[in-house]
Amino acid sequence: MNEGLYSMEAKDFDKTLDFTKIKPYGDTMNDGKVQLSFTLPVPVGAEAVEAAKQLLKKMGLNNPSVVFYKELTPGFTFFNCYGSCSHTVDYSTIYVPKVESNTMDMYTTDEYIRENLGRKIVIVGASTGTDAHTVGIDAIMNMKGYAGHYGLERYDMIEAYNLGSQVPNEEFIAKGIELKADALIISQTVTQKDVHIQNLTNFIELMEAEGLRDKMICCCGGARITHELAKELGFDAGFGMNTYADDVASFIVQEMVKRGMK
Ligand code: B12
Repeated sequence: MNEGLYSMEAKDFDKTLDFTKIKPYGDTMNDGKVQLSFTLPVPVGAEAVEAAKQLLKKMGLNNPSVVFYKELTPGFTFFNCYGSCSHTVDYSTIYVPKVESNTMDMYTTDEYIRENLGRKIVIVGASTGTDAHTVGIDAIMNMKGYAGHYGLERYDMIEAYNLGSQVPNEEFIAKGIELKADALIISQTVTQKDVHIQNLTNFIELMEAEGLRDKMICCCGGARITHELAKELGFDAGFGMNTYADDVASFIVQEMVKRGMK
């Protein structure tokens, strides 16, 4: 087991913690306590509460308790519940592929670009396909940024173009060509019916058909995007929740240097 991963963690004060069998922590180690909420398509009442409890047991939650329920609309009941999870996972064997770059702040990235690339770089971004969500791509690109991290528009050495949402992939790529983009970045929020997979796959296919795939760095991001998925779909990197402009900017510039893109 990689002990370094767990320095000054719960194991330092609780000797019953076993990283090969971890379960949720509520009040005491290994109590397995979880909170969850869901809606059942049944009328509000005692039978609804019993149905929720039976479901919790089938999910592997012992001592299920419904602590709040409310009719949403006739025929639908919403629940807040607690239970003790009976399952465990082996944390010591977990491996998650991650973007391999050092995240630098805006000033360091600008300096890195000046020193290593010697020119402004162009990044074009959008929420493409049918996806109407703009908050994610805005968080990455807008001047003011997000959660204390300036967006790409604020960088001295980056020309950032935010095309907004519901941009067809064809139009997005055409704009990338027109602006001589070094990198194209896509935000995807809706994942219902795997619409993001179809859209991201379509984007990569179009890039390949245009012979552009190796000429521009392609990244995608969104709450349900992982680096592993992005790589599988043919992207250079994927960024999930809690990622900021710093992460994608750092990756793009380091990747450009690695590939000798000047
Ligand atoms: C705001 C919102 C809306 C607004 C959007 C307004 C706008 N201008 O964007 C409106 C009301 C329009 C809307 C509409 C819809 N929405 Co909506 N919406 C949300 C909500 C409440 C917040 C999303 C958000 O803004 N998050 C904040 C941003 C900052 O977070 P983020 O996108 O994850 O971005 C961060 C990272 O993921 C990352 N990131 C994101 N993109 C990128 C890109 C790159 C390149 C990089 C590096 C990083 C990166 O960086 C960001 C900062 O850390 C969520 C629920 C929730 N609480 O999350 C539902 C939610 C996303 N919506 C949902 C749905 C289903 C819809 C609709 C389809 C509903 C409908 N049936 O009409 C429509 C969309 C229609 C369409 N064609 O797309 C579902 C998606 C479910 C799914 N798994 O697909 C959610 C999860 C709600 C739910 N629980 O059901 N929505």
